[in-house]
Amino acid sequence: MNIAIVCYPTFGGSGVVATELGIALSAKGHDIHFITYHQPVRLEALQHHNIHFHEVNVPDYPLFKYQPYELALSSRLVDVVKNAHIDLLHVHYAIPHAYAAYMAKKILIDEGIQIPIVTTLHGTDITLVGSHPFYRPAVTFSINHSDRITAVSESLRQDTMRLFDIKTNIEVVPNFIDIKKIENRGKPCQRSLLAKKEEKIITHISNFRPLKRIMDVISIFERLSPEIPCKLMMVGEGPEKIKAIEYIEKAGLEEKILFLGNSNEIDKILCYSDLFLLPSEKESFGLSALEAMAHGVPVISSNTGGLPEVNKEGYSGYLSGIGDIDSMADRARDLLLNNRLHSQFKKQARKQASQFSLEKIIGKYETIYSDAIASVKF
Ligand code: GMT
Repeated sequence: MNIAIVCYPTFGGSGVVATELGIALSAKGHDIHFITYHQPVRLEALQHHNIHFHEVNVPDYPLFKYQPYELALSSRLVDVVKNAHIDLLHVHYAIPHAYAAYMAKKILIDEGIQIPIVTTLHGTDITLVGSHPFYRPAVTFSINHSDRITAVSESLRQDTMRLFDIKTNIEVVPNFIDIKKIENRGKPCQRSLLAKKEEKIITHISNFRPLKRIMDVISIFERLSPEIPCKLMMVGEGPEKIKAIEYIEKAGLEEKILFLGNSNEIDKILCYSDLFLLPSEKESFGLSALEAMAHGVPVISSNTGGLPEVNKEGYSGYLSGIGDIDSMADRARDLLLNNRLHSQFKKQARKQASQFSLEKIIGKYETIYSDAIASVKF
């Protein structure tokens, strides 16, 4: 198939999933066309001959307070569908991608071309932004007018049904991880670069937005560090970082808490991590928790949204109520102080992650694509 993928090309989970999906589909022989405003971060120098990148440009015009990105995207979609003979548009994140795709579809019908749209809902496009009254009518419309809709967890499917007036079926296609790539990594973990042998390494990865509750991450660490030699790796960038750094400096924890910024080397960091913390307020899936588990890192998370579908209580890690720092710290301590329990959870985390292996999920998307293409042809 000749598939166009529209996504945010940034470090966010939706962009990562879209990029990994495109790479995996290209490896299966499909032609993949990424259409975004810059090259997706995980797409290393267009490593496959059947992956193409089409940039969306939005020229600045002084009359506009807000530049019309949706318009530029719709026009680019029309061009790419025609010139590259695209069979299907797969848009990740409803806003504004599903809306722009619908517009492109209508323009193309005028030119005698039928193009099916698959929309994948990722979380904040529904729970945080999309359901705001400013956006809800347009988001509802574009979801209802997609040919197929998928959500990354059952929890997100239910949220979408509750928050919008949805008239069509939403299929759950969970996020996935390329376990084989992790197993075949080859390079040894360079743990000694960051911590002493006896120190445990605790990791958090996110975009440091308020809903990630990074001050909870730091509070959990503060409860552990007097009793357990440990270091905290904070990976990512975002609005709460400054507040966190100010706090850490006041608390004298600069030596123990390292900020590593946005990283393309998540694999390297996770391979030497002993524990992963994700105490989010909202999380439709929690891709970073899955990535941690696939590296054999047990996860201490909140029990919100889709997290209980990913992190299994008492198996791959533990789940506590949002903001219940004491319980999260207690459970982290239990794991870090008991080597036998820790190795058991490491194995179980890997096993749980294998439920979301690339091989199990990719076929689901291929079936959805074939059905969507068939439905517009007949
Ligand atoms: O978590 C974020 O803030 C980024 C956001 C995104 O849109 O990239 O992540 C969402 O999509 C990910 C991939 O499907 C999910 O793993 C995250 O749980 C989801 N975030 C939220 O629901 C808050």
